[in-house]
Parts: sequence; structure tokens; C-alpha cells
Amino acid sequence: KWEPLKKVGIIGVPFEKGQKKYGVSIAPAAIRSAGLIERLKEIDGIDVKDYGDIDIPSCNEPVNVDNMAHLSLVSACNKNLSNKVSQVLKDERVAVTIGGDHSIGVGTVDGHYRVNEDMILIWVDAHADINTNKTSDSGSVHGMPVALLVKELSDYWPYLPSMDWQIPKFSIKNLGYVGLRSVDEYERLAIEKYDVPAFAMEDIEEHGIQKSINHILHRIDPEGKKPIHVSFDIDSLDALEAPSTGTPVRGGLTLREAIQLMEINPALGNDADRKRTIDAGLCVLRAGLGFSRRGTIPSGILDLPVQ
Ligand code: HAR
Ligand code: MN
Ligand code: MN
Repeated sequence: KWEPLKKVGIIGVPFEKGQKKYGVSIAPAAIRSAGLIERLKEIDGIDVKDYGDIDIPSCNEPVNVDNMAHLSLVSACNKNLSNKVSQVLKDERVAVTIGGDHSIGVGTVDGHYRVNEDMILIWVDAHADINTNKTSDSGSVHGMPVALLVKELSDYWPYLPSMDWQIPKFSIKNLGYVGLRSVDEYERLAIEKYDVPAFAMEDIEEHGIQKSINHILHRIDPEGKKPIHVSFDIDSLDALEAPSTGTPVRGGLTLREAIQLMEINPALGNDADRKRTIDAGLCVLRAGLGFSRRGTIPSGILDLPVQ
């Protein structure tokens, strides 16, 4: 039986150095001013606490790792984020992190894993984000977070100065993908090598979103008991729903198919595009936290008002 979640903690991560475009660091502020907290409070029985934005380091000792842009900044941001996610979970709240580019998936997953090693990870994305610095064409870390997190790929990395705080212990056996439609060659190789359940758009067209997600959950957690971490990249949504994102790929999930939120770039597109993208993210997030489209009865009320 589906029960709405009650206690939620919001974390903002105004960070954009995991990729090259300007703007995604404005997303937490843009989403807050679009009414994030107010709209979450519309969810029946919810208790929302805003933990504010994490501290974003602005300049660091640069570390030079081949084909990994801004590694020391990405690392420092994720270290703070991981600690914050752990703190929210220890406060017995569901941690909802609003990015920021998707390199912050390192910190959200790391922080969750440190509190609960049983967690499973559903990566909702047009992209697989499982490049190493050797396989990436872009050198942008937002295409690498999954490869940084999973222990099975740790031998495929060089020593990463500044990343010592993060020990990849999460197993790729606990990972599933939804929404893929732009996967690089070595990413495909990794997915097949480790037999990761990966539902690309063509699979979702064939089976529908419900069966697709059920299939993944059944594969990685047959008893259905483990805590689920959803890393939701806004570009998993169709570009019609979420045009203001750095790497849009057409032919994506409809809003109705989507669940939770992560990579919005409010600087891209026109005003209407930005509003639409943020609203789509909010709708998805609300759904993930138990908002019902059926509507709710006013609390404490048993009958319609009489004349
Ligand atoms: N696969 C490409 C790369 O590694 C593009 C990655 C784009 N990633 C995101 N996040 N937008 O999913 O550079
Ligand atoms: Mn992504
Ligand atoms: Mn993506």
C-alpha cells in the first residue's frame, strides 16, 4: 500500500562546474522562488524542513587529472553535500536534493550510502553518466558520477587527488537505469558487462513505465525492502516538458511518466521555457513525495458545507 512520506528535508546545491554551460547553479533559487516549499506543503500530511543551500567552494587548489574539468571543485562540493545528506537522513527525513548539475549525484548517493548500505539506486536520465575520464568525450564530470560511485569500476580510475573522502563501496548490482536515449559506446559496454537493468526509451515504449520500473526493482531488490535512492536528471523528461536543460535529448519521458528531480538549467531557453521546466520538475517531485492527482479532502472535514 502506498503511503505518503511524512518528513522531508530539502537541500539546495547551486553548483555548475560539473559541466560547461552557465546557469544551472541558479536552479535551487529559481525552484524555491517558483514555490517549492509551498507546493510541497500541499502534500497531505507532509512535514517539510528546508536545510538551505550547501556551501559551494569557489576556488581550490587545482588538481590536474587528465580529462576531468574542475575536479577539485566538484570534489569539495560533493564532500559538503554528502555530509548534508547524511545529516538529513539521520534527522529521519527523506533527503530531497535540488541541483545543480548531475555531478552532485556523487555526494547525494555517498551521503545516503553512508547512512544506509542497503540502498538501491535508480538513475533516471537520458544519459548513463557512467564514463570514466578515459572514456568521456567531454571531460565533464556530470557524465561520470555513476562510474565514480560504483566499486566495480574503481580500478578503471587513476588516483584522484581531493577525492580521498569518497570510497566507492556501492555495488553496481544495486543500480538500475530509466529513460536512457544517449549512451556512449563505453557506457554501453559497462552496462552490458555488469548486466545493469537499463530501460531505454524503446523499452519503456514496449513495456510501459510501470512495468519497466517494477522489473528493475524486482531485479535489484526482489523482496522490495530496500530504501530507494532516485537520482532524477531533468533531461530524462522530454524536451517539450523540460526545455531548459544543458543537454536536451528529444523523445524522452512524458511528465506523466516521471518521478523526482535533479538537473535544471534556468538560464537556458526563454522565460516560458524556464517556467515550464521548473514546473515540470516540481510536479515530478511532488508526485515522488506522495501528492495525489485525485485531490485530497480538507483536513478534519467530514461533510460539505450546508447553506
Ligand atoms: N555522455 C556524455 C558525456 O559524458 C554526455 C553526458 C551528459 N550528461 C548529462 N547528465 N547531461 O546526464 O559527456
Ligand atoms: Mn545526468
Ligand atoms: Mn542527462
